[in-house]
Amino acid sequence: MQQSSLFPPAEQGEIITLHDADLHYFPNFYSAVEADYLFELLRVETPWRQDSIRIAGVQRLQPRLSAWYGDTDAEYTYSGLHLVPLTWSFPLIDIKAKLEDSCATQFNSVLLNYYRDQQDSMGWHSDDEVELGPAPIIASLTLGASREFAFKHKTRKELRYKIKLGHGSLLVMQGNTQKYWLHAIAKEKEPVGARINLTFRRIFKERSDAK
Ligand SMILES: O=C(O)CCC(=O)C(=O)O
Repeated sequence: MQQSSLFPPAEQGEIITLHDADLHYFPNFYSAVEADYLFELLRVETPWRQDSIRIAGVQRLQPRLSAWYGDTDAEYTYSGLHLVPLTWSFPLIDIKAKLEDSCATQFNSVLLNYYRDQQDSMGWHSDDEVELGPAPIIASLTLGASREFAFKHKTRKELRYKIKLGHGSLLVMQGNTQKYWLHAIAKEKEPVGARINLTFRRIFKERSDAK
């Protein structure tokens, strides 16, 4: 089963033109006031944890805090870390409904990442685990400080792109984006405030459904 997104034309946001990718950016998905409220609510109420993952055979603490929510069977494994979902909270149910309306698709899970300051980061990766299906739709909501989100093509080394994701913004990555591109949030040299990012996803329960 393929996840299909059919943005209504008036709602496709700013289209980011990038070879082998399908990206839509909505700078003001939430107003500043709404985004302030959601940031503080999620910062205080989320049971943040610092998990360790395996990178090149070495077990390391992730340089950020995170939490995984979803439907009961939306389990997810990446870099040797197996995530069992927490039960949806009310703010997350509300955000999910707004996103599903805009993206014309359905999500059953969300990964929250909390970057406490400029030292927190996310290494190069793509969201291409088999349980996400061949063409995942990843809806990525940013609350708090702006951080640079970098892309690099998996095979064409000259293809790179960066976008500063602002407070209340939504970036939707779909189609072949995960197949051909890696993404990352690098550490920054200058002081940066806290940022929460939410990536809504659909986990296919039967791996065969995802083909
Ligand atoms: O914080 C971000 O914008 C990136 C999050 C991300 O790459 C992920 O959850 O896979």
